[in-house]
Amino acid sequence: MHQDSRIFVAGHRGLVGSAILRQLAAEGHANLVTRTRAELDLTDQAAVRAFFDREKIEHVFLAAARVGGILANERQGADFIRDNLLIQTNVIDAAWRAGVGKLLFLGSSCIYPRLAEQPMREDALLTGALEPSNKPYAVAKIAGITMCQAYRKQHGFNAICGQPANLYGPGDHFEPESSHVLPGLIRRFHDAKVAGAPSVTLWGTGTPRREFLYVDDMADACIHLMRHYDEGELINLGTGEDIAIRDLAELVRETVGYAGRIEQDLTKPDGHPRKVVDVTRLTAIGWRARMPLDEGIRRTYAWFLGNGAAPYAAAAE
Ligand code: GFB
Repeated sequence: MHQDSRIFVAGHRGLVGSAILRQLAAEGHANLVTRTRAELDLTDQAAVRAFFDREKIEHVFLAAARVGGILANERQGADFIRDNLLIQTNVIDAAWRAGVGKLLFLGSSCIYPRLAEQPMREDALLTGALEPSNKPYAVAKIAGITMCQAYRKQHGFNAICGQPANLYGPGDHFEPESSHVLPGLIRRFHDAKVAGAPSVTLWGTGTPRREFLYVDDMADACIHLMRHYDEGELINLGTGEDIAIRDLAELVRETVGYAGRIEQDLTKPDGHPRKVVDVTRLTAIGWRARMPLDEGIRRTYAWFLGNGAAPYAAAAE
């Protein structure tokens, strides 16, 4: 990837895509291509093919996906499997047809079996049953990985696959119901503080453990892979460290400055008992995460206050 390479960031308005775009621009890449959903519907095969035929793209960061937290995954499985299969199939195939030099596909740590040995190595893929709450999403992502590997084998297409841990940071979605745990808790602790509410509800038992990767670290890792990784084998993207959800809730509570109680809602799902990725392969190619979790949460809350808090509060009135 050169300074003047023609680079398409698919999903540039999302959490990951916007961070990749920021960093590429900061590093002096000027030939960046983006399309909003209104300009290019990635679920439309003909439109995606026409786009790639026209634009002479050299590198693709495929960060466009339908994503959401555990409840959104559980309730809207049809949307998650359909949209992700369509987007990734259209983009990977059209990119290969148009002669794109390299494509990075992003999976997720939820592709690994529910009871995979921890930390989860890349070769745990397809060795056991998936976690039911996000199976449609995981199956779509596994199809994308398999597609990249098959296109590499049959066509020599340089498609690589990164498997990120749970991501968070500025630019996330902070809805209380459909978002991931970290933005969901920021929203609920903040709203409870503003309203003077006596307690905040934590979903599930609080015992599941998760690994959180700050989005600017994620963007940096993706660009590192684009420059230095050309293998068909998947590669995990994470910190290698995890935290129990109830300890995470305490951290968020302290950051937000909320003094009330934390209660549990045991009707909500726990999901994977533990998800932390093995980063041996990532470390071996010279990359490691930098952002400590407490500092990352502080920055995310500061961004939320500046950008996300007001519109939701207004809508809720
Ligand atoms: O972030 P999260 O929705 O994703 O939930 P997953 C993580 C854990 O936090 C679960 C608990 O054990 C939840 O029960 N939790 C506690 C909460 N309070 C809350 C809350 O207010 N909101 C949310 N969302 N969770 C997703 C997958 O699984 O991970 C996706 O469904 C994707 O497919 C993503 O892979 C990275 O880690 O459980």
